[in-house]
Amino acid sequence: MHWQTTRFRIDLTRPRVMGIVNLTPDSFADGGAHAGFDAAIAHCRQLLEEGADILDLGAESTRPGALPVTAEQELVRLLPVLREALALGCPVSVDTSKPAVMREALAHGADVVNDINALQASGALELIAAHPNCGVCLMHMRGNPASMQDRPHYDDVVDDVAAFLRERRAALQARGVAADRIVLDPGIGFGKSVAHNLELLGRQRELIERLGSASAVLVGWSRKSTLGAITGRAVGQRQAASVAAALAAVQAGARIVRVHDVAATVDALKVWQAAGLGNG
Ligand code: HH2
Repeated sequence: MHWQTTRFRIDLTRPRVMGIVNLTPDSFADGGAHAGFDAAIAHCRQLLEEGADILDLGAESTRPGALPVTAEQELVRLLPVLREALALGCPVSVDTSKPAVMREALAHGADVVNDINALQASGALELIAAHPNCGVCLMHMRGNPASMQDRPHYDDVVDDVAAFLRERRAALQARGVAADRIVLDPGIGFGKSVAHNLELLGRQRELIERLGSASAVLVGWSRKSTLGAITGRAVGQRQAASVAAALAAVQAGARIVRVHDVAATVDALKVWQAAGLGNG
């Protein structure tokens, strides 16, 4: 199994770590600590030294209740860092839902478009389909970041997430995008209660079976509020819980984990692999 992206064919026979680089002043998880250009590039370099396989650059906050920014504001934050990050020799993903930002990011050579809105914006599917080989991550979300935590309800969260992700993948494939370019994400914390998130982890194997083997699953548990609800810890103190959740997700078949705490996650995965648990 692999993930085809613009410049890299990422081997997924071992699980991969996507390191989060937030370029927003209002990120829920790191409070904007890496928002300036120099701080962002230093953070990219540090995450790579710690063993990140992919960098994910995000210039719009998606925290619950976050207010949207314009494409112009997003591009002003993103493009200088993207140019520099692309020169670091690793796959670079751009976390955006706006076609105008996707278009510019791909024109600059971005390897992956990571869309929490699963390319539902007008023109987004066509834009990805027009690119010869960029990677894409399609994530499930109920509602939008401003409203999504307003009493989410599902008859069966695994059924709903699987059906949605299959439909979005099929829409891309119908436009000629190969399945190996597409990665699917259940969207932990996006329009889901604590119980929904935990059910998605507890039943993750079943979810993956329903999605089929054509595309890998990526998951992001890092520092999310469900971990706070379980441990009682504030966002900056959820490293151990985040590593545990990432490892559980990998054990249950996820091939890519999106994390803030790269060094700790990489160490945990090394132990997991050394024990042979990654061999099927
Ligand atoms: N979570 C966040 C943002 N983007 N992308 C994918 N594919 N999966 C996720 O779970 C996901 C995501 C939210 O986390 P974070 O980037 O830490 O927060 P913020 O958006 O507030 O900066």
